[in-house]
Amino acid sequence: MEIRTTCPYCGVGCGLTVARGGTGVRIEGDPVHPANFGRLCSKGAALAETLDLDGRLLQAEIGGRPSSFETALDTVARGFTRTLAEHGPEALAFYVSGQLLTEDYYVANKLMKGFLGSANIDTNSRLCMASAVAGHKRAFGADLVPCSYDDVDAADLVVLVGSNTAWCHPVLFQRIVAAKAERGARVIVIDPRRTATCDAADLHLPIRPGTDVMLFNGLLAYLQATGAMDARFVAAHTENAAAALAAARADAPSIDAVAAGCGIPAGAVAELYASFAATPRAVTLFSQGVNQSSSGTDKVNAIINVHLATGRIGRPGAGPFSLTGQPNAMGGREVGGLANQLAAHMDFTPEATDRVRRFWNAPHVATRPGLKAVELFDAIDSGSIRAVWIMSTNPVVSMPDADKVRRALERCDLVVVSDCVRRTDTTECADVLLPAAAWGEKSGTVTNSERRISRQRAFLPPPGASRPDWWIVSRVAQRMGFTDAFAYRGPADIFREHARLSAFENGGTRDFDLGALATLSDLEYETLDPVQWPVSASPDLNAAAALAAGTFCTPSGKARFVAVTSRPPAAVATAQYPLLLNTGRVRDHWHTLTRTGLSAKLSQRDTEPFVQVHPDDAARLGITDGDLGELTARTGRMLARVQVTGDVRAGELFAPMHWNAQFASEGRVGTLIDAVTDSISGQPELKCAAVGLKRFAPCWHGFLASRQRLEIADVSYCVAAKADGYWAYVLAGDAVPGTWRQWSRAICGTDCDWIEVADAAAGRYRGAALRDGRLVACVLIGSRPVMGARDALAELFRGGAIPASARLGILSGSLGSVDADRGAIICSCFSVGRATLVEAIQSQRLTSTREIGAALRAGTSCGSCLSELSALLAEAPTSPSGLRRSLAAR
Ligand SMILES: Nc1nc2c(c(=O)[nH]1)N[C@H]1C(S)=C(S)[C@@H](COP(=O)(O)OP(=O)(O)OC[C@H]3O[C@@H](n4cnc5c(=O)[nH]c(N)nc54)[C@H](O)[C@@H]3O)O[C@H]1N2
Ligand SMILES: Nc1nc2c(c(=O)[nH]1)N[C@H]1C(S)=C(S)[C@@H](COP(=O)(O)OP(=O)(O)OC[C@H]3O[C@@H](n4cnc5c(=O)[nH]c(N)nc54)[C@H](O)[C@@H]3O)O[C@H]1N2
Ligand code: SF4
Ligand SMILES: [Mo]
Repeated sequence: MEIRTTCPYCGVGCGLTVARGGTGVRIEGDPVHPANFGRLCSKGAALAETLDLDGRLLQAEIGGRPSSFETALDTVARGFTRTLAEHGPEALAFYVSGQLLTEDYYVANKLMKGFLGSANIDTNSRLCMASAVAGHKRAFGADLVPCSYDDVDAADLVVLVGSNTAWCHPVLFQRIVAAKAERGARVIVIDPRRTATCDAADLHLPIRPGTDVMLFNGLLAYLQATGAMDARFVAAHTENAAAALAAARADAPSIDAVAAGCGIPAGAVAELYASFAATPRAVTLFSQGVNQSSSGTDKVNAIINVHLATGRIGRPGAGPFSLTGQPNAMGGREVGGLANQLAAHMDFTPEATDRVRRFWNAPHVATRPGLKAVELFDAIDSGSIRAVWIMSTNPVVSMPDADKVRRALERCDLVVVSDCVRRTDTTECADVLLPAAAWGEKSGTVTNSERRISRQRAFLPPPGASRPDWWIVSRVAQRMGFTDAFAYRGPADIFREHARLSAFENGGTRDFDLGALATLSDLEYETLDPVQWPVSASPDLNAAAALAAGTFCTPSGKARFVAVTSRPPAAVATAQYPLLLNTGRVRDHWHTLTRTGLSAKLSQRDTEPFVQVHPDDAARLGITDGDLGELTARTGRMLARVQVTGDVRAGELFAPMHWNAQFASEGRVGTLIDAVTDSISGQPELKCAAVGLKRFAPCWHGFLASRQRLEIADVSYCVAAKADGYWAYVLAGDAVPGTWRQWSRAICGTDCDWIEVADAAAGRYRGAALRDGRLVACVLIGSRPVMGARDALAELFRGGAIPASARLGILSGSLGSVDADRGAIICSCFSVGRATLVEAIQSQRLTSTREIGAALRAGTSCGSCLSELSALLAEAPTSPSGLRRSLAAR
């Protein structure tokens, strides 16, 4: 039977169909889901590979020992009750996640804010969406995203600010690319870094980090100076325009001033401004390059200001469009999961607290905002919060100043962690571990970037003792004495209550209204089709229509311009930390690798933590491509493989956020980042940290392939990656262990037969452990970086007893040098590497992505690599170059 559900990764919110049959689970794009119409990206396409139970948390644990679920729930309830009695509600905290379902989130928020009496529930969305939320509230009086994906399809100009859409919202990116191909839409990318998204750009502005406010202030001043404002809209539907214009003119007096401030050519600034001024159907999409900044909220308002000035909001093909990251970042905002919101888009006004108290029949409603993520972990560190429950997020990796977060958790009296995975950097700090059901095993709803609510439906039973998060939270609440308020039979009960609250005493005063869904029957909930809110019970209260008519949720009904002035990021380059580190995502990995790290397909493209360095900096520092780099900051240290590339600006670095202690010995980029926040939104500045970089020169390098996952300690650098039938380890060390023979046996097992050669003088060792002639592990050590030949190894691990030729291959070194077989993987779906592609493009004279697809299948499944295929075509000597424009003034 086919089940319709929703992808658990990004905020595009693609619909999926899941079919279970003899050969396992088949997951495909849902052809009728309005977010994707059947399309999927590489991560969605590889979901079936992440379903196995390897590494799952299947049983509750207390103090590292297995426990019954009942005992664990008792322990949590007792711990929270005792802390509440002894230290009051402010000593309690929940830290939750945009990867919870709306129903999970609603129950957690209700327990903390209605029954425990504190608002200390914050979420990883603080690291993600808080600035967008704050910007929306300042401008619209509510956290309203005034756009839909249809607007992207209909736009003539798509401006992407701080968004690597090609990799982070790939299916939406495909819609942008389609709009470009079919209708000639122009695409402009504003990002300090040249990203894969730039491959589709007509213009790329590699601005100095943090200068977005100046760029958009300049645009606002330009719109006024050139008479491109919509004076009628501004007069009728907005307020505070004069102040915003005055601030913009003062901040960005001329195009030349903007060019100098943003560090880009004046011609590029002028081109952006002229394009925007001339194109009524303009959508500005923005993401973490905007939000994760100490001026994030101002950046958001600077963007909204230019849309208000031109009336480009609430009209087809136009608007400022904040892209949500996580699958349910939007749902979390709806239930009120941020510490500074109460519930259902209501804040802590006396009327709202009273309303919510009556609705919940709650004994202890929180009456003021709680601590935001950074403050919350500081309070744990200082001991004023004594019991914390972390659900569905991995803060020891994803928070700034991540070592401090770990230390805080180690000090805390009671740390409860609900997760699906047994070993994460955060579960290692837990006193109580609660096994959560994972995607595929739990039911509920999620809301995507365009406010569309979709059902997530279970198609597998929860394994072991694991249970859905709403169930776990409800059971703890009931054990704390709140029996009736948490007596839910299932997610449908919770959803109806959530919808009722959104409509309760609303009467059109609050944008978030699900009144029409408040009376769904269980069957109607089960079969609910994707639906965009607001869906008020009374059609005349439809906020979408109000928006189209230019009415907003402010007291006056008018949208507000906000006067903003640019300021630089908090991080300042110093002699000790002279480089600015930018961080973000790679195409095939998700956050802290707990899911994508289980997929060999998704782990073949980026196998190690890396740092991108500009060629000038690399030359100055004596670092070459492929070296290891040691990054240092006031707060921590990281080791990463160096990529020398002109894609980053001189003086700036880029490193991914994904690696952590479960996969890399020193790969947590969060340890390098100071916990500086935006003073309005509380969102940390995760995109700009001052760091030092030097070459890390170990005395040996190694590569190890093993059928089993291994524990490898006492090496300077160790990175694990799932490969096809084995685990691959990239290694390096400062000190040579006694002998490689002993070392290899100690790690891979003493009960195997070994074939090996060692050349101590050359610092070389090659060995293979065999059992009944089958390969168990293979160790390759040298004085230069060694990379295993992954395809050949996969073949050996797959087969039976390995042939003599392969034994010889291992000993002669042909299984480990540079990964010669395919080059870096470009198409993950069909495992097609760069080398294969370049060879085929040249020898077969391929000139289009379609021809590549026909020849090699690359790019024909999820399409995530199409932009890179285009880039390879453009680089090929046979292609007319200069098609792509990048104004990188490097
Ligand atoms: N493959 C993949 N996709 C994902 C995720 C994932 O982990 N992996 N995570 C999801 C989540 S939760 C999120 S929030 C989204 C994030 O999606 P994005 O925001 O698109 O991704 P990031 O890579 O974090 O950052 C975007 C860009 O901001 C740029 N930037 C840095 N500083 C500045 C600046 O000062 N100004 C401007 N204009 N740009 C700047 C960076 O160079 C980077 O290219 O992705 C979602 N999708
Ligand atoms: N340096 C840097 N840091 C960043 C960012 C950045 O760009 N740069 N981006 C920030 C952003 S935007 C985000 S969103 C965060 C993301 O950071 P995190 O939320 O910390 O990362 P995840 O790996 O998604 O963690 C989710 C955890 O929940 C578990 N899990 C999955 N499903 C469920 C479930 O249904 N129930 C329960 N209980 N657990 C579940 C997973 O196993 C995993 O351990 O990182 C932030 N940190
Ligand atoms: S774009 Fe990819 S990761 Fe995002 S929801 Fe769609 S399939 Fe999932
Ligand atoms: Mo995010």
